[in-house]
Amino acid sequence: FEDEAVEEKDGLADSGASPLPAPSSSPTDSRWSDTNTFAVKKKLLAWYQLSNGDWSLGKILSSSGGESLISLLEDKVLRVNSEELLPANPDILDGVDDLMQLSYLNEPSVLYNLQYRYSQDMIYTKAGPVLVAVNPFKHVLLYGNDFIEAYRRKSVDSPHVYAIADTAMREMIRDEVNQSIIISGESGAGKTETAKIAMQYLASLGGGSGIEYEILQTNPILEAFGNAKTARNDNSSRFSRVVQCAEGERSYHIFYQLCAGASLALREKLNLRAADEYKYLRQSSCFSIAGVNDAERFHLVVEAMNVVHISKEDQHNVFAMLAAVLWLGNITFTVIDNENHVEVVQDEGVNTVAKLIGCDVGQLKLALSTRKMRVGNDNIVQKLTLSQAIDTRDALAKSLYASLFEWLVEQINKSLEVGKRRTGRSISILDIYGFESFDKNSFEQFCINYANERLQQHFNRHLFKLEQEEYIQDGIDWAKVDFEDNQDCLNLFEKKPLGLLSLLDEESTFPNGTDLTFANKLKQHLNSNSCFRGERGKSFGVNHYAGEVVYDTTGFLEKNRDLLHMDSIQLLASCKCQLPQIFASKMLSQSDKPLGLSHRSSVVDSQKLSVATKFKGQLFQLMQRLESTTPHFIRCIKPNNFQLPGTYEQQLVLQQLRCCGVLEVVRISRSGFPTRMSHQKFARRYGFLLESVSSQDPLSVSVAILHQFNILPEMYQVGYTKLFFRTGQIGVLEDTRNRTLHGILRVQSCFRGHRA
Ligand code: AD9
Ligand code: MG
Repeated sequence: FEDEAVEEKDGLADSGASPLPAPSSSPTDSRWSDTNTFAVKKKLLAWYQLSNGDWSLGKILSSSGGESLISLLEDKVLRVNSEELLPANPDILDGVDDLMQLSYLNEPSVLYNLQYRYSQDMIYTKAGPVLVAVNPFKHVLLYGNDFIEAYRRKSVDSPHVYAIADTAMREMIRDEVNQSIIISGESGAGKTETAKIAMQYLASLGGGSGIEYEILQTNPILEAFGNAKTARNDNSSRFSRVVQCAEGERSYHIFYQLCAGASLALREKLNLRAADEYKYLRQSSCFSIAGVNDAERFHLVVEAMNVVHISKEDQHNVFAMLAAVLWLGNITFTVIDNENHVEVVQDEGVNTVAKLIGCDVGQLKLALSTRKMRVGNDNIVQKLTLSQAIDTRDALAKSLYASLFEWLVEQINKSLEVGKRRTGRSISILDIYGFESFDKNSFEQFCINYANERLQQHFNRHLFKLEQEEYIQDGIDWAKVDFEDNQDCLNLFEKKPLGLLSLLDEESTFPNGTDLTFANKLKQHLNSNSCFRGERGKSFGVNHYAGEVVYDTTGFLEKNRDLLHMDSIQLLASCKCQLPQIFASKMLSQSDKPLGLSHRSSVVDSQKLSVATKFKGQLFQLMQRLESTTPHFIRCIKPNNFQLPGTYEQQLVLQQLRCCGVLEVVRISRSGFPTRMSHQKFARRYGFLLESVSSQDPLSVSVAILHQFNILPEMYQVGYTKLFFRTGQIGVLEDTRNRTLHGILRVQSCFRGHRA
């Protein structure tokens, strides 16, 4: 029936089928395994899953007794269990630019649609309110002034980051509400590039006052100090990799840029060497990135710093801190007794660090090899062992770098804001690591996934609100719309005193706490929680919105304790240079009451917040900021792990669609009354099925049809302008319509046959 496909194109979004159950190798979730109501019929297109997990499109040749004969590509014909088939969309829906337009929204259909578009360099697709961006790993002809102009004039409407940025701008002006563009996705998926593309669009809207250029110039600075080469991305936005770095990866770009690009005068002042003379940089045996000239980049960064008004003096201070971090890594220790206690080796390393941060060499040596403690009422000095001394040195290097980064961001913000705020309204762009689930998941994944759980809730609630608005506008009873929330999972993390974070902090303060006692405590207190699963040994599982993740608690306590000791902070406070002083006072103002007074009062001087607690605090600040904005969501997808163009791996994409909540959008949109049709259209499409016609009014005709076919009242809602249906309901009507049309056509063809 030709007309079917055409009608579907303009909005009949019924789906007989629901998303399929997840394959066992990936996060399984019963929410995807709704019953398959797809009636297998001859001639229909359907998806069949091959043994490698990929989906193949085929045409059903015949079907009986629970089995179907399906002809796949290359004329391969298979006899399969009908239940294994999923309905495919008609050709006419190939490559639609909003997934919601698909009649069937099952996983293979979504995958296919994205792939179809990707193969034609259409890397952007909408999934309802969300923009999906598939990384092209090559230059695509979608950017630049002509495109910006076209989106600004609204002469194109295909999905694009520009369109999202444009909407954000318009809504900011129209509603006088701050906006946010929330970009997520896994490492290498294209978040940072997407953020830059959005900034490029917004900057182009400015009146040319120069501030736009300054804002864009913050990118090279932030990338130099915040990005590094990793196994997954040559330009990965990272955190904390100053002191250790995996083979083949690099530390932050700026270190290599400084070593390669500094002038002779600067090299002398900072006692700077080549990158391979620094231990922190040498350990991964990777110094360069293919196609990147670090010396050139250094000059671009300096240029950008000039543009955003960072003074020459401040620039010099920044470079001195970088050199201090590098030289810290070269400081070594000698063991002085049989208890493994150490002294700092008096050499170029320690002398240079003292000079660069402006402290006394003796004080520096003490801070790195001893610890002042309070026992009862006495102050004592304890010598550090070799491993404690190394940890102390590395913790100082890390915190110097982290403080430097934070300070730099502050300077940039200050410099850009001075006298330049016109309306006080803003558009925030959030470039945030996505949900992660590896074979082995540690404290980092634990924090990242917790943050994503919060963002997902933000996302769900926003979507719910959008839906609710549409229902209210059409006067239907939205109390019947049942949205699933992930509050239970968030409670598992945040509940006090028996939540994951509280229990972690508690165990981190116990002198005898270990990763194993932590894991056991979780199992003891949380086993009855439906989002928690105790695993064997030191592991536990959490049921996240994107699937279950098993965490290995090895290293959790260590990573949660902030290693930077008071002695180091005091050392920085004593420095003659300006930056270390600023860093120290900031650290002191951030330190807080002891984590667990009763257990440590005998040992502790001043305690600092645990990493998890600080993370939670920052996350809450972020969420608070986002709550007051109108959000716009972009989900970036990495189509392959090789940074290669033109390569689309179905399983990899599918797993990300699940993790970044795109399939969740689909699910949420379907949990209310996802199929909508105007009364006019409904009356036109099904009116001819009515046994008796008493009115021409579309609304009356619609209601009469619903009654005649005994559609259960809880399955639909009648709005002012539209009918709203639960998933799959309209299929009943569609079947009847098809059968009736079939009958009519047969009669017609018989009739034609006679005439012939
Ligand atoms: V990480 O979590 O910071 O490791 P991101 O930020 O998601 O990661 P990034 O934006 O850095 O990834 O993109 C990785 C690479 O993909 C870039 O260096 C580009 O080479 C490539 N990319 C991403 N988006 C585009 C695009 N729209 N056009 C062309 C792109 N190339
Ligand atoms: Mg990034």
